[in-house]
Amino acid sequence: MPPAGMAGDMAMMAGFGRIENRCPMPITIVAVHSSAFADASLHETRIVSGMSQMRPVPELRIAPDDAAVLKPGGLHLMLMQPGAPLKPGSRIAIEFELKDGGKLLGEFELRKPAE
Ligand SMILES: [Cu+2]
Repeated sequence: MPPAGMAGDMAMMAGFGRIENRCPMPITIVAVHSSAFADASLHETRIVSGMSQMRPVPELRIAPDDAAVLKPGGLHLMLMQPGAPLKPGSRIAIEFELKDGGKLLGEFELRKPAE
């Protein structure tokens, strides 16, 4: 997985990046884990009646040779309650749990929120 970024304050962070599926089979992400956070999940931001709302994404399917793009205003990782203070530049391992029981590992770099 290519380098990706995170942004947010200390209690809650959002993760952005690209998840590529280079397998000949579709993959479905059903859960997200990180030892650095008490809670991690996939979220989607949508505009509903002019208001930006986030909702959990229980399953994210990625077709063969396709990629899911996590970006501000769209899909993102929601990371809650870091177990220890995190500084910009910290590397954070994220584990994606797949429907077939497999796992994908990704590494994210902590960045300051874009101004
Ligand atoms: Cu969110």
